[in-house]
Parts: sequence; structure tokens; C-alpha cells
Amino acid sequence: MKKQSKKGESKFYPAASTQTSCTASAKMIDKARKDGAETVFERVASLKPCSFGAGGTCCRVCSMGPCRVTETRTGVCGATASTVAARNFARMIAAGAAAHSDHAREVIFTFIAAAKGEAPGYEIKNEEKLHALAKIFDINMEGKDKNQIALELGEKALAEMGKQQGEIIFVKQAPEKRQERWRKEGISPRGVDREIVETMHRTHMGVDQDYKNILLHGCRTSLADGWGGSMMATELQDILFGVPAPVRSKVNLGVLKENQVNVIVHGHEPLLSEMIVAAASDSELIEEAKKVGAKGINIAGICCTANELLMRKGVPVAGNFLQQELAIATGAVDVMVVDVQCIMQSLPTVAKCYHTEVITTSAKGKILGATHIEFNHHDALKIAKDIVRRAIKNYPKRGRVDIPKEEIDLIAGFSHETIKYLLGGRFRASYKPLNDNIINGRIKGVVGVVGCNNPRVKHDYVHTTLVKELIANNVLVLVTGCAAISCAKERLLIPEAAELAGAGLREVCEAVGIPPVLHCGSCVDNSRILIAASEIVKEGGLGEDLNEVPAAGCAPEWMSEKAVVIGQYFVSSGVPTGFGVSFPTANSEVVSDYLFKDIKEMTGGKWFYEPDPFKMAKTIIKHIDAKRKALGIDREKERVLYDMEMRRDLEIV
Ligand code: SF4
Ligand code: MSK
Repeated sequence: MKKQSKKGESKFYPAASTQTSCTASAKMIDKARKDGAETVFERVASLKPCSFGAGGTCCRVCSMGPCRVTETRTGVCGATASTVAARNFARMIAAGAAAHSDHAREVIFTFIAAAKGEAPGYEIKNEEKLHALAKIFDINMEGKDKNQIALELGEKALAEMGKQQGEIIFVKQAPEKRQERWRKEGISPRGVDREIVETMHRTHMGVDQDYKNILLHGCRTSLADGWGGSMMATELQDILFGVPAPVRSKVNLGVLKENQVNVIVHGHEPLLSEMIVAAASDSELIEEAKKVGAKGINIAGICCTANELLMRKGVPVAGNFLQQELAIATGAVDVMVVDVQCIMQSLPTVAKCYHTEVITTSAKGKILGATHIEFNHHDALKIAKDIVRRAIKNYPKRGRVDIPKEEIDLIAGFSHETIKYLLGGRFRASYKPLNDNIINGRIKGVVGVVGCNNPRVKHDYVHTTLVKELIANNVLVLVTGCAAISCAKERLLIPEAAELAGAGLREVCEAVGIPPVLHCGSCVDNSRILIAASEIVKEGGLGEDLNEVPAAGCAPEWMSEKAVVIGQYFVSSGVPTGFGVSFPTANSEVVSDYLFKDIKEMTGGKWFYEPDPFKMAKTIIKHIDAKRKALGIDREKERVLYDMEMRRDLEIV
């Protein structure tokens, strides 16, 4: 076994138990240290962030700089701290929007190829959703089969990405009042490609130098992602792979199997990983695995590829963002297949200490030291089988295997359609029971807890502490991304977690049979939360616009630019949204003040920053209480005992 660092160095690093609240991760941090494999948990201890960069006032957009700007010292060109902070923030929005939307583009290409019959293994699976979307896109379906409709839809979807003028079609999904507000403020989005290009132009040296004007376009770009790119990825994936419905599975490193070939799929796009799951059940490959002494082939996920496969197929999740290197440190991962986003460059270096082969699969995402096997949708199943074969070949090369025992039950699969069915029933699917329970106060409000892990804060701790506080206060929590995986590991995604909820929320969860924390999917699936919130408004009784609903969003352990765009499209949609860890415009009081207060006049939503999970919960609850008061539903209702009819209203079908 090759080692990256000398034995004994570990004693200089913080104790693993102070860096993560996940016991399986703590064990693997210690093991990796003993094995001499350096991970993110050591690197973070030896790298101090630059305060100018962290607070948003380091400008490097031209070679007169880089300029470290302060409130009293401009850059060489005269750019102020507010201009630089707004520019950097807008560029983060654009980069996050690009990541989500490029994901959507790949999905659209595969979707079109599937409709043309040019992508063996893929099919237009969910006709109900296909028809619903075709209706939104004004496609005449008469006399057309599913592939003809899908082809038309795919081509229209592709055109939406680059729509130069006029707003994107999905804007219609938002409540009327919201649409009017966006139009009035000039932020109703055009195609996401157009908005991203304009952000990059405006933030070039010497163009837009009014921080409010830069942030105005930041709002528009974020909306082009939330209601465009991201929504497109989610909706078309649902048609290709199925609309998620409640599904049981397991989470944490314990899902790796000592006596099976383990393949980890990591990244974001489910296009190839869906095929890898199919390949793993191929009888020929299972026989090959048995010939090398394994009992079978086990697929597990990391990050949002994991969430995609979990939501639709119940594939177990090995861990979230900060566990990618730790999974390799178990010594049990025969192949780690990665596509795009949130993949650490260190993976092949860590893998050198073990037997794992790291395989990159996207032309857009190569890593020196990894094997590259390029994915294409014409040949996906064959590529998937080749990858699984490599894992089988690698299995006998394992050294010492040490898999933590943690393997926790969870329920996932809460698409906005599912939430509607669960609450309203298959034949009268509706958000009415949810609205009623918010109005009567059993449920205080709804909060989306989303986003990444960040080694600058204790792994998983901030997410789970915040979520426990929220449910204890009768707040229904919707989770996505790595936040969802944190909550699953803490046993918050099972119906029994209702025991930790306040009396009202607990009553609703027990009547319906759902957990108080609902897993809604991957990062792009935050668009499901936008649609759910719009449905709540359309149902009635909770205001006429998204900013009137007792709801909020937050990313307490955020790290990526995608989290910034998600937060910004929540804010631009009227939903107050909080960040933990640090705030990217902190060095400019002017810009931070604008984002924390004045932006509300334009969007109805605003940002807040609070790294302490208990205080963040208080801030969120205070906001929700204010919304309840404005709606006139703040008075304590008399507790009503459920009669049969009320129970039927809540029953699952
Ligand atoms: Fe410095 Fe202005 Fe160039 Fe930025 S654009 S690096 S502030 S001179
Ligand atoms: S994977 S963007 S670390 S949530 Fe979507 Fe997790 Fe954040 Fe990546």
C-alpha cells in the first residue's frame, strides 16, 4: 500500500470527532490517517481561507489587479467594494446556473435520442408526465404516439435553453402574482444560456458598475436556472426514468458489502448511472463476479447521483460530499465512477493507497490519474457493462477491508406529485390537506433545507441540528442534495422520526404515515420545491404569491456555486433564504445590506446569514410567525380531535 503522508502526522490534525458528527465518517477519517491517505479533513486544517476572497472583495477580472478592495480602498480601475462583491456574487450565480443547466442540456440530448430510438436502453417511461409537460409547452398531441410527442417536447426544451427574447415557458408554473412581479421588475427570465452570457459580460472589467443593477441581473439569471435549467433537468428525467414515489433504502458507508463487488456512482447526472444499475443485474456479469469469489454486484451512490438513483430506484447511498474519499478508505470500493460536479480531484491520489480504480466518464470532467471511459447515450449499456467488468476484475486485488457498520433505514421519493397524492389521495390529489394543516396551525410552515457539506463546519451537525429544531417546532422540512443524506444518516427520514416533531406535525405525519422530513431529491430537484410552493399558493388560503406562504429555505453547510444560485432563485421567487458557514459578500456592508434587506422590495424575499443552527432555526421560525400573522392565521386554534372524515382526508391511498 502506497502512502501519501508519513505515519504519525495525524496527531497534528483535529480529532475526527470534532470534524464530523457522523460516526462512520469519523472512523474512516482515522483509518485514512493511519493508512497515510490525506483527505479533505486534513487539507482543510492546513489551509486558511483568504479573507478578501471569502468576503467577496478580491477582484481578479483584469491584469491591472488582482485588487484586494476595501470599503475605503478601490481597485486600480476605481471599482468599489460593492461593485466587486456584487460582481463576484453574480459570477457565482452564473457558474451555479451553468452547472445545473448544462446537466439539463445533456438530459435533453438523451431525451431526444430516446424519442428517435437512437439511445438503446432509454425510453419514454412516464407518459402521464410527458402529456402534462406537452400541455405546458402547447404541443398538439392528437394522433401522435409518445415518441413523436417526446421529440417535439425535447426540441422545444432545447430551444428554451437559448431563448434570446421573451420569457421561458416554465414561468407559467409560478403563481400569477409572482409572474407579474417578475415582469414589472424586469427579471422574468429568458433562456438560461442568454442570461449567463449576459452576467459574464456585465461583470467584465468596466461594464456594469452599479451593484444594484448587477444584482438585478443576478436575480434574472438565477430564475432562468430555477424555473428553467434545473426544472427542465428534473422534469425530463422524470419522464425518462420515472416520477419518484416513496421508496425504502439504506444510507451510510455500511451499505458497502465486504463479499460483493462494490461500484460507487458519484456526481450528478443519472444518465450513465441508471445503466450501471441495469448492468449490475445482468446475469452474465453476476456469474463473472461469482467466478472471482464475490457473492454479487453492489451499486451505491455518493452526492446527487446517489440522490437521483435513490429517489427512483431505491439504490443505497454510501454518503454525501465529504464522504467521497472516506468511501475509498474502506478498501471495499472496486470502482468509483464519476460524472460531473462535486468530485474532488484528490480521488485518484487517495485511491493510490488502496486498490480502487477511479473512472471519469464525462468529456467535460477529466482528472489526471483517473481512467477515462467516455459516456455516450448511443452505447450507454455497453459502457456501463465495461465499467462493471473493471470492478469485477479489481475485486481480487483488495487489501484490508474495513467497512463501518452504520447502515441506516430511510424513505425517499417525495416528488411534488407524490406529496400531492399522499396528502390528497390518488383520485383527488391536492395540496388542500397540507394548506388546511398550515392554516389550522398543526404545521407551522414549510422549510427547504438544501445544499452541501463544508469541512469548515462540523460535517452533518449543522444540518441535523437545525432540522431537529425545526420539526420540534412543527415545521415540515423538505430536503435535497447532501443535506438530505445528512438527515437520512441521523434517522430523520423515517416515519418514526415523527417522535421528534412537535405535537401538531407529529399528528399529521402519523395520520398520513410520512416522516417529518421529506427527501425531494438532488440539487436540480430544488425546482420540485418551487412547484410545490406554487401549488400551495394555487390551492388557496395562504396568500396569492410565494412570498406570502409561511415558508423559507436555507443551506446551512453550503460550499458550491450551485448553492448560491439555488439560494438566489429562492430569494428571487420571494422565499427568504439563509446561509450558514460564511456569506460570500460579507466584506461589503452595502451589498450584504441590500441582499439582507432592500432586495425584499423587488422580490419579496431576502437573504440571511446565521452559522449557528439553533439561532438559524429561531430566525426561520420568527420569519414564519411573521408570515402567519400577516395571513391572520397566527392565533392558536383549539385542538380538534380527528373524526373519521378528517382522517380519511389525510389517508394514504
Ligand atoms: Fe482591479 Fe478593477 Fe481589474 Fe478588478 S477590474 S482587477 S478591481 S483593476
Ligand atoms: S452534491 S452541490 S455537495 S448538495 Fe449536489 Fe452535495 Fe452540494 Fe454537490
